[in-house]
Amino acid sequence: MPHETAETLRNLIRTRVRGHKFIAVSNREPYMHVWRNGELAWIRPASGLVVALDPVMRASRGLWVAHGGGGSADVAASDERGFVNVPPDEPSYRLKRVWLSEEQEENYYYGFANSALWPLCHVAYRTPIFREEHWRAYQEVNEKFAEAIAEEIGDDQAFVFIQDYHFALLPRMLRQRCPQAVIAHFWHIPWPNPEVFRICPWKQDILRGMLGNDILGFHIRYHGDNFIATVDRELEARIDRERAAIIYRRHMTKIRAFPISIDFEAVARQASSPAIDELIACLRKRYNLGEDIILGVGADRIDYTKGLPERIEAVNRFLERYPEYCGRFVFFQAGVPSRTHIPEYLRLNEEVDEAVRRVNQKYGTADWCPIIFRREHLPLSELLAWYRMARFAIVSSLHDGMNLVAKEFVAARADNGGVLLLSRFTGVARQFRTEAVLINPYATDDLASAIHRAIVMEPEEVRRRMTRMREQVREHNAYKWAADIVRKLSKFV
Ligand code: GDG
Repeated sequence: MPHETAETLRNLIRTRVRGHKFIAVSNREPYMHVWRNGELAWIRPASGLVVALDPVMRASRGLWVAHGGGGSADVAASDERGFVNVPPDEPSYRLKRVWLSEEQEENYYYGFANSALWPLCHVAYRTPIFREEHWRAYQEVNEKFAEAIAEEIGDDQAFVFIQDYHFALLPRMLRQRCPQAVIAHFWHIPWPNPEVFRICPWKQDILRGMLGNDILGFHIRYHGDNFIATVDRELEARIDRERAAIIYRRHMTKIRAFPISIDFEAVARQASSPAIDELIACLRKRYNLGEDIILGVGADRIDYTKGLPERIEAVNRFLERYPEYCGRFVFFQAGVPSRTHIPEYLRLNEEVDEAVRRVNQKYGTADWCPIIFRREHLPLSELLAWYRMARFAIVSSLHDGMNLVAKEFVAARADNGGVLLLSRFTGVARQFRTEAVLINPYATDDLASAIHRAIVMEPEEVRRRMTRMREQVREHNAYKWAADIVRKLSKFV
């Protein structure tokens, strides 16, 4: 079967979305403007979402509404209503930047979205923080986005595609203002079971907000089923299990699974380029990594859902139980600092530093350091070089909607080598059930054994598993994710 590409996605939009405005909504903007040596420049943040949605937006000549201000020159590059044409080098759609006050950003983004909803939905044993002022800002900002979008829709026909947990209230607010719009919402993080969700003081408002959607997407069925069970418990709604739909106040919301992905071909191509070969040679030299060194890798935002302390503890246990690997094993971890405004994240950073220091002190020698930890946003090229060098990668999330690092590791391995140690609690574990070595990050001894198993796995088995994972991601790529959603949306016309 031919795979979905940016081109097939564009054609789909041209045939199916005609006559409708296409509006994407996300907290983070797809392009940021910055000052570089006094000149206006721009960056496209490396995000799976932008990869998948950019072709949709280009083909539909749509509008992307997002919180502006991520770049130092965002204000200067936009007109007085916040509009700017993008992509800056080939304008084909518009970005509308919604400006928030510092206080709004603090309370809505760091507050309700990331200190209440994020821990609530992930169940990573961090207590969600529910504060009135956070909730008020969350409502205010959702309202502000609803106004900004409704202004653009007017009485026209429109498809609105909302992203993530920053906008749980927006669907209903928008439906009230523009009843003719077709609204879809993709929730990028897990949805917990009703027992967990019931502690949220504003649970019914959140559910009512989300039931303003026509389609509500999750990465996997399980999260959708949890959502349905939560509504069943909290609201007087009719559940149509056969159609996986909820009817609330005479409006139907369909709950569907759309597993997000990456641009497989692009990642694979870049990973196999001569530039990466050179980078590998440089890194081997810089870190003194001979071909005989067994290398493991991890790359994550530094977030307590990603299981970083658990992973380091497992490396510690591995070296304790298999001391014969001392001196010929190195674990490389890249960690992007994230949400450091939130005290919980600062604590986690210290915890990770301390754990790495302990292991390195305990086992390290004058010419060997077991863990290399780089706390920075590495260029994708460098990540790909590490992926290619690795004997195995560890994704040890305590809970994760999907996890794209796993898919990027797989895409980088054109040699069909490398073992993926993958937490059972990621969405991607449903796709790689039999090909990855599934792990429980809470069970340190098991994870330590899994590291050993990855190291001694027969090359034939490694190849068989990796080949199958690569086929999966090649077929279920980011364009397919977007195309499946567009197809569903277009059925509402
Ligand atoms: C949320 C959900 C869901 C990481 N370090 C570096 C770097 N990265 C890139 C990875 C990957 C991305 O960041 C992380 O994506 P994930 O999917 O792993 O995780 P979240 O950020 O938590 O994303 C998640 C996702 O939304 C999409 O729906 O899969 O479950 O939590 O692309 O490569 N990129 C670069 N340098 C780094 O050091 N360049």
